[in-house]
Amino acid sequence: MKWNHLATTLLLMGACLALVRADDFADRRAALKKGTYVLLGTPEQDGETRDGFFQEPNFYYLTGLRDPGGAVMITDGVATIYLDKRNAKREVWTGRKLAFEDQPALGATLKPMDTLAGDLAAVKGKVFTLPELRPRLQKLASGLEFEDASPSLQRLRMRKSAGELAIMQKAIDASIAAHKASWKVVRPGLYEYELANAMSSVYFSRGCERHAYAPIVGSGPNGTVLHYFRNSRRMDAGELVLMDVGAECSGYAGDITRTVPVNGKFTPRQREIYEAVLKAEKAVIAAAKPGATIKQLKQVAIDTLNKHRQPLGDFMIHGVSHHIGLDVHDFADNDVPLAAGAVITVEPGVYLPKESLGIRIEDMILITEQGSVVLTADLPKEAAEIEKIMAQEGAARGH
Ligand SMILES: [Mn+2]
Repeated sequence: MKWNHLATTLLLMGACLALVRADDFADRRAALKKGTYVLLGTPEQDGETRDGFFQEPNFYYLTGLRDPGGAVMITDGVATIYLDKRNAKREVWTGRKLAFEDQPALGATLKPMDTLAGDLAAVKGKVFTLPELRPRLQKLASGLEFEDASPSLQRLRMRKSAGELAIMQKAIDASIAAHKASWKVVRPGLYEYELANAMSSVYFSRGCERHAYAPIVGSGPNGTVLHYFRNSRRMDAGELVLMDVGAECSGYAGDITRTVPVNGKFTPRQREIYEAVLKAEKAVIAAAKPGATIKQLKQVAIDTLNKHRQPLGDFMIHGVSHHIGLDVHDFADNDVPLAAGAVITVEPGVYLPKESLGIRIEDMILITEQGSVVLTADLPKEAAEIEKIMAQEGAARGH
């Protein structure tokens, strides 16, 4: 049985097999609270030409299934997984998919998809599911009584397993390598999209399958735009460039931001604000521990920024932390105090549009029993260290 699990995991996870415990998915299903849970996989649709197929993360989290379609029903921890039968006509277009006929060992009872409606109609009591799945379930069986599965799923997903942490480190390492690569090529005259390309090509060449989010490469005034996405501007000497760029590897997101001088050297004013943001970032990391809330962490950042001779707290216009995992803004309840096993970002920023000055520094940390560990520690963030690396390894910047 174990070996069958392992073979299935191999099939599902590809290169990341060694990082996933074969029974992780069954353990998660067993950890759900009592009751009947039903989740559906994202169906394969025409017109996925822009971004490709993306499996619903909660469905993946409970089943390990990355192929389109499918469903899972879990009653008091015992699971039935429903798979579509082979559709040879469609496979001509989009390739072979895991099908009911394959009889994969998923640690659950396996049934064809067309038996789900009958099983749903026979459920006694409420059906826990995600709000967006209700219309599809209602079509399968009328008169169902629903309850939101989100709190249970969030509770589980907020605590990362050893296997998840190992995969996340892969996404983090690829994202770190991307940032380091950017420091080598950034120079006046380069376009933001060229920098974005230099970064994403690093993680794609490592086998990461997509961006965790559209890369944000904002130079000069664009650094003050939080979700800047055009990446179309030519960078100039004397400006900063803010890079909020992360890879998605084996389904898990990296999310890292660094802000560096285009010509390799901070101006005194840029350095002053940079140090203030860095101080706030370190204060938040020091305060991050079990029992702390994300709201409290934001206050720590604001309080630290306000201690600057020019109070800067009002210029941090966004939150300072979010959970991260299968989603970059992971499925989580931000009001629940942090607990060991949580992975969150720490990302204070200061934005001064009048000065075309935007600085954000973002790391990812793991909450531990004692406090926290910085998972992105291999990427320097001290201003002097960044300047030194850019001077040693950087492109000819003409200064
Ligand atoms: Mn972030």
